[in-house]
Amino acid sequence: MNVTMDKLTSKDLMQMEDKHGAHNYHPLGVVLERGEGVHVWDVEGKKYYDFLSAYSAVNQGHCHPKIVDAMVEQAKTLTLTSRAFHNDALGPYEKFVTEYFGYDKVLPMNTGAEAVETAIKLCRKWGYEVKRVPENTAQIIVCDNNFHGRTTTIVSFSNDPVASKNFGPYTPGFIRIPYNDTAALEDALKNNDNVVGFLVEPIQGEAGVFVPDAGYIEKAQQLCSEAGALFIADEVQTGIARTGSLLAVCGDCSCGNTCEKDPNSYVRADILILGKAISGGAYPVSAVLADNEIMNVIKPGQHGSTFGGNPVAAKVAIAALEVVRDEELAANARRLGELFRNEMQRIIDNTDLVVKVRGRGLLNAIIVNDTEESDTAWNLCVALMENGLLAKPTHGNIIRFAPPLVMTETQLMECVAIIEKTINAFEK
Ligand code: IF1
Repeated sequence: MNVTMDKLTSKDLMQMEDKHGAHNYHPLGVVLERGEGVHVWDVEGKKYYDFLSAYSAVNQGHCHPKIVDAMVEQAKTLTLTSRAFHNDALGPYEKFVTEYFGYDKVLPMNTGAEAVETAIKLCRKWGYEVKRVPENTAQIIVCDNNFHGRTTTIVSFSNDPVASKNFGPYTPGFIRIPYNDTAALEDALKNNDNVVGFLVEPIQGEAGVFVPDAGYIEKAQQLCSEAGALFIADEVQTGIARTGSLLAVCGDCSCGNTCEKDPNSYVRADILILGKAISGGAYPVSAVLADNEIMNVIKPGQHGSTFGGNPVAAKVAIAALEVVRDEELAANARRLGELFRNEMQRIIDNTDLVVKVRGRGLLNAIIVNDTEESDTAWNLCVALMENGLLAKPTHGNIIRFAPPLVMTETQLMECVAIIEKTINAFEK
């Protein structure tokens, strides 16, 4: 511990975490103390471009003044009442968020995993009470390489041993099929009246930004609807403009589910799960959206949370969603995403170190030319950090690039230059 200076160094702070905190993470060796827009600063004052955005929570940029103001104002007035009483921020938020995404009702929670749990409970209850599946037999289809959070039920249907091993016994009631495989989905739905839903990420984030084939999501929704199973979209990571449309299930359309288009021409999930950027990363806010036929199966006392729907969350989420709309972040993500992938492709054409870029909007990944077990991607991220850009490997040799969506083209090109310089200087 540094005792000669009153300010703790990065090293001191990392040692403190190592000693007193559980070792459930392996962070890059940087300690951040401040953020503004697309930038963050470490405790020594070094400035970085943030290319993770807290796993796509900070889409609106760090410390967006409109979001911070909404939070501070509400924090000075009323923070928490519990749902035992009403509060004057919840109703307006519920009206706002359901109109914004085009659903009858919202169920407010705090974290992404809680919202996924909520969706699972809602889907099962709908299965028993509306679809009339025999009690305790409901099944939900999920995909290989899914990531939906960390609860015991959610890790029960993960096939990642790191996330699930030795956390059993596992919750039953899930069928896992390959992602991006409509034939497998059709098969799993066929002759199985106990299937109540299909839970899917429109783009798989943790799996390495795996974008399914065009038409996969549309076809999956159609198969679910034909089979009388709910189509449940986990847009915790892909939602709120990240992929160049308000929701990833909207594909090329940037208006979310509220547009005037023929409802058969775009995908609308029966249950929509949102988290992360619904608050701009300022506060834990998540939401489950559905229409009355589904949401009304939940009655008083059957589900809830002390913090869900609290007034600070409500005000923060309204501000964060207004920023997305006012600053046209979906369009910006789409435009800069195309530019970014083109630039990465140009770099890839001139190096052996990186073999592929993929993604949609500003959710992208590059694939490093080495084995899954190699530490090349990690070392490349360390070199990027030294050059002023923060990104993190996912699954060995893949690096996710997800900057805040408030980035300008000039800033993006500066980042491309950092990445190019780092790759060119890198020795495997
Ligand atoms: C961690 C990844 C991102 C999610 C989807 C639900 C949740 C998440 C599609 C749960 C959370 C995070 C959590 C974070 C790492 C992470 C992640 F690397 F695993 F894939 F974002 F890129 N559905 N994703 O992606 O939300 O309960 O965390 O609020 O450290 O576990 P949460």
